[in-house]
Amino acid sequence: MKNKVILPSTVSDHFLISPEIILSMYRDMLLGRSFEDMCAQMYYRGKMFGFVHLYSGQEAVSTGVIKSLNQDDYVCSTYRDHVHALSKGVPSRLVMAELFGKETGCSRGRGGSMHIFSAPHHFLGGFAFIGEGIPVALGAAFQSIYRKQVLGDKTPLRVTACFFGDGASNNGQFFECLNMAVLWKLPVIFVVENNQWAIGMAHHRSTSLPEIHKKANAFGLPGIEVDGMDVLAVREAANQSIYRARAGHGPTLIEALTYRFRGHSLADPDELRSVRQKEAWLARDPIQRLKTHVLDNSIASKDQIDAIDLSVKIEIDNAIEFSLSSPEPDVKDLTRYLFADT
Ligand SMILES: Cc1ncc(C[n+]2csc(CCOP(=O)(O)OP(=O)(O)O)c2C)c(N)n1
Ligand SMILES: [Mg+2]
Repeated sequence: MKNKVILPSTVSDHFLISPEIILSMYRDMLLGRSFEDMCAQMYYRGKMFGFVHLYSGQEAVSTGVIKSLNQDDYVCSTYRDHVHALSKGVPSRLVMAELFGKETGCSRGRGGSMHIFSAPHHFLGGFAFIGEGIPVALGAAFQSIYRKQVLGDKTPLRVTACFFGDGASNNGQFFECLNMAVLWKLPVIFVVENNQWAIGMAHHRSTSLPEIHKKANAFGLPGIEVDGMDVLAVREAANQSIYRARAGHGPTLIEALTYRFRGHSLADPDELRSVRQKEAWLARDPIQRLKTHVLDNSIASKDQIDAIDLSVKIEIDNAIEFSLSSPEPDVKDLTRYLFADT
């Protein structure tokens, strides 16, 4: 069968995963949540401008996928990009400073919330148009293959993880890129974060086949549905997909079922989603869920968890101090960075 892959032991990764990795995933999710909570505070205090889209609730998807990637693998995001960047290792102070529009931000203060970018972390953005990142991710995956097959690079094939929403999956770029990725066996993982809503449009009202992972069948790649509120389940799906991609067998489509705990953006009063629906998803908070798992199974002590909580708080406070005290871009540099220096 064309797309059948031999995976390493299908014994659940849950049993193989070390306490250190579990705690690092807990920290990564908590960092993302705390970062976003602080963004909301700073936005309403007038420290940030433009649209700011928070990721709260979806952390298990970012952590579960990105923390299984290598440092030189690529991540491509959407306008809901802060937490993906943090998981990929972009320092929180550089992301926060970017949101403040400061010269010290990872995009030199020129991008803002929707245009987080960091070449050293192989973080490809940050895109305001939906679906816009999918062909960019495809390009990154193509250069990985080219580097290996044409330029003779001996290092492991670099994998690209491409994140986008359920709404974006109705967009033509998604289908075109699935086609090309399978045709050329590109090392890319398409991660649809199905948070059930595209601004105020409910997913089931806008798509012909609401089970997005089944759309993979039409193009001949594996489609995996995963509980996006369970970081261990996401990690397992990611590991299988990364293994397949790195081995040169091609792309995988992962549909992570998740939910955003806040409005579409900080300008959205969030009046269209029912209280009942919100409460049902809040009860499945991925961070609380992992914490309970850790404590119930004695993977770590309450003291260890408290120490992580404190270290995250300190990191966020430092990011704010750094951002507040950083300089604005200089007016004389208005056109700087528009074109690459040659
Ligand atoms: C090409 C394009 N069309 C329309 C918009 C306006 N728009 C911004 S966000 C959004 C909804 C996207 O929903 P989804 O892909 O599910 O991502 P989520 O916001 O849920 O993370 C739309 C239609 C846009 N940014 N780009
Ligand atoms: Mg959505």
